[in-house]
Amino acid sequence: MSYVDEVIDRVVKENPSEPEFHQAVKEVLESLRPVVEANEESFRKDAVLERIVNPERQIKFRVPWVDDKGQVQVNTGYRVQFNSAIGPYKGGLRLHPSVNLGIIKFLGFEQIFKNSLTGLPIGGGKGGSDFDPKGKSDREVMAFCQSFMTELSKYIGADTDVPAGDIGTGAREIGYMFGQYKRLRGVFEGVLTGKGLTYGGSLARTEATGYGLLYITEELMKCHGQSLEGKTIVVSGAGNVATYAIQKAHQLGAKVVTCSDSTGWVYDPDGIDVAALKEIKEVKRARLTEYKNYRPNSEYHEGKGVWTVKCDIALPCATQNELDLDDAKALVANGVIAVAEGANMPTTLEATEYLQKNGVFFLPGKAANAGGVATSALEMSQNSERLSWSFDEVDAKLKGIMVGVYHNIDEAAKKYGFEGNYVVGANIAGFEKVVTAMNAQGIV
Ligand code: NDP
Ligand code: 2IT
Repeated sequence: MSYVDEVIDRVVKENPSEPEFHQAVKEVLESLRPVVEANEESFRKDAVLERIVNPERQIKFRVPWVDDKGQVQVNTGYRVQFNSAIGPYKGGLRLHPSVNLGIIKFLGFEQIFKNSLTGLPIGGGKGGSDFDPKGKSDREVMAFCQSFMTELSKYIGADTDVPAGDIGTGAREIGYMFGQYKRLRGVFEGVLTGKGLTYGGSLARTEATGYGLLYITEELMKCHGQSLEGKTIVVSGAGNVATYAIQKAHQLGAKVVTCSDSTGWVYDPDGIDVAALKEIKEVKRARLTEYKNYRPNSEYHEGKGVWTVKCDIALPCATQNELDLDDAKALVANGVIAVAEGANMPTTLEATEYLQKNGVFFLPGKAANAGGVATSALEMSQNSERLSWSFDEVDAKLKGIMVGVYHNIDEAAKKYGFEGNYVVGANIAGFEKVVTAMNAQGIV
């Protein structure tokens, strides 16, 4: 059996009930075949792949907090410190009822290669909890965040592990967590990114993932003799990534006609109104059913459906496995040119394969959504030098990084004979840097 197949088998056997982690490992290791086959003997001897698929450390803890009725609630917290070969662990905290160890491990695993692709010195990690911020009062969210950080603070620090936002963790949650860390540890340091602008946050971090997604998509189109001007785009999600992806798409001359949340989706033939979306989601924390009150010309549909809308470009920006084979078929039938992942692993393996086989340009999340974590690394730099850069300075750096990521993955794909396969390109380019760093540091 080949070394790759052996390690995939072991991962499945040793980590039962973690299907998302299996999926992420399979996608990466399958793409690495050409590199692994060229180095099979030495990789096997050094157990390179076993070391890549096993986290350096995984922490699981109890998070007790008191709700507004005086009832004690208990959630589970996680932090997976996956790989620190190229820098301190870096990656977000997801707060969603679906969170479990397998989901955090898939996200942490992806983060290793994504962070490597940014070209910045950040290792891979991820964390979170099965706590659901939806429907909770601000005081309840604060109580949870303080309890979560009371335990997490033992394992993180500006030079060891720097968490950030992800699903369910936005500016409010980061603020409460930062305050508790500072109180417990007595230091004001850049231990979290995505902080508020008054206490060490970076301009453009809020916008960075969505903006970065459009910068890399723009570069992809440009390199294929096309542009975003006049293109119709469908977006899923209505959170941080989706909102700023829509905003930048409009600035670049495209029209985004959909967005969605976990209960339904909106079709707005005139283009999604970002100001309305922000008010509904960021201020009122309400459902998308409200969108019609702002835009009478729009339609609201229950359930899932954005991928059935005719478009040139599709940007999944909600969650994992939200775009399956049937969705990919619908997109291809409607003539989609490109799919770029704003979310982490939103496209199933079968759907990805179908899109690629049908000539659709496909940018995987670890490249396409790397702008968020890249800008987090820029926030870390600003914190270290105790300075704040202007919006334009950060935005220009972000754009440069995303254009660089595109060319890095494009060239890696070409080098191994997979021109145009950005999944292979991203996995190989991300892996090569991590493995070089691991080898240089010995067996640790
Ligand atoms: P938010 O919490 O701001 O928004 C998430 C959006 O996705 C919401 O509209 C939410 O709907 C929807 N959603 C979440 N879970 C589900 C689900 N199970 N089914 C359907 N819809 C769902 O998160 P972000 O925008 O920050 O994150 C979105 C994706 O982007 C995630 O995959 C995240 O890992 C990834 N990402 C985020 C980065 C960042 O900087 N924030 C960076 C790189 C990647 P509802 O409100 O109804 O739950
Ligand atoms: O998935 C991701 O890259 C994030 N949620 C952002 C991580 C970060 O450290 O900014």
